[in-house]
Amino acid sequence: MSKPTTGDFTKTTGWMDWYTGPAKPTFKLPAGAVDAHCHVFGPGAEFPYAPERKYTPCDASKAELFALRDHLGFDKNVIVQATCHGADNRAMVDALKASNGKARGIATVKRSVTDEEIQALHDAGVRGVRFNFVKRLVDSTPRDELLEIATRIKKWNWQVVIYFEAVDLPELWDFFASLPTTLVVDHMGTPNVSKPADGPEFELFVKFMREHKNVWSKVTCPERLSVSGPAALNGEQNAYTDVIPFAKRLVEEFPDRVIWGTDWPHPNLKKHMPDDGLLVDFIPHIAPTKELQQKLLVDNPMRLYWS
Ligand code: 0GY
Repeated sequence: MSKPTTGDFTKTTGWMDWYTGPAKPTFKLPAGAVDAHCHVFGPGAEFPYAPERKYTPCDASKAELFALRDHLGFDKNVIVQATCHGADNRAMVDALKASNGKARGIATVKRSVTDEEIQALHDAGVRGVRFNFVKRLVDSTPRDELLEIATRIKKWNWQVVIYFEAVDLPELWDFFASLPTTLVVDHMGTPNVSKPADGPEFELFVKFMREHKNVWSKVTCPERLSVSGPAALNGEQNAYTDVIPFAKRLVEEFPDRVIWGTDWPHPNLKKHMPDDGLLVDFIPHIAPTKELQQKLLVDNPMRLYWS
């Protein structure tokens, strides 16, 4: 890890620098574990950020991502296109090509994308597109354009990754239900974890997964969702305890439709930047048995991205 600081607000980004020198996790990942949600940013000098972006990230290169992968004990990555790169997938594709087959990607495309361009993305290791409904991150794209893209990418057996806020699920439900591919939800549909995990808001998300067998969830981002925060800040024995009942519930009810990732380099976190080693130590709290861990970290992501 080359970056010198920990937890500083940088001049250019407005969010915290990612954590350098992460701990070696105590939890030993199973062989072949996949970090199924992470990003590369730039470097901006080589892969410029999108003019329409809502935030400017700090550079987070493929070499730094692969070093983190090895340090934590992961075998593979799924690199998700973030909004700061818009529909310019070059940085992500460059990382896939340098990964020796150890990374797959999720792209952002526009309606104007050609079949040849989709095929080239597929050949590089892309296995899906991301539709982002988080209003602070993107201007909205017409639903008919998204449906058209989803219908076209089905030919390559790609998935659609959806990122939305829990309060918007009722309005988005029918649209999501109309999409013809596997759907993978970012960060458990971003529940408000100060509400109960068996309360109406999260219950709706569970119902969504129950009623739609093509829907998977990333049980990711305790650091983003937590109100109680990490152990170092709140003195509790385990970090992010308020997120555990939400993630554990999904892992136990849908053991074959959940995946996990670091979300490195954690864009837009303004108060607390997680130590990625401690994030890995969170996993056994949400997937308490070896069997659940094997599915979450190896079998499920391999089925989704490498089969
Ligand atoms: C995340 C988080 C965020 C940003 C993006 O595409 C993006 O820009 O994903 C966020 O700010 O919530 O890693 O999903």
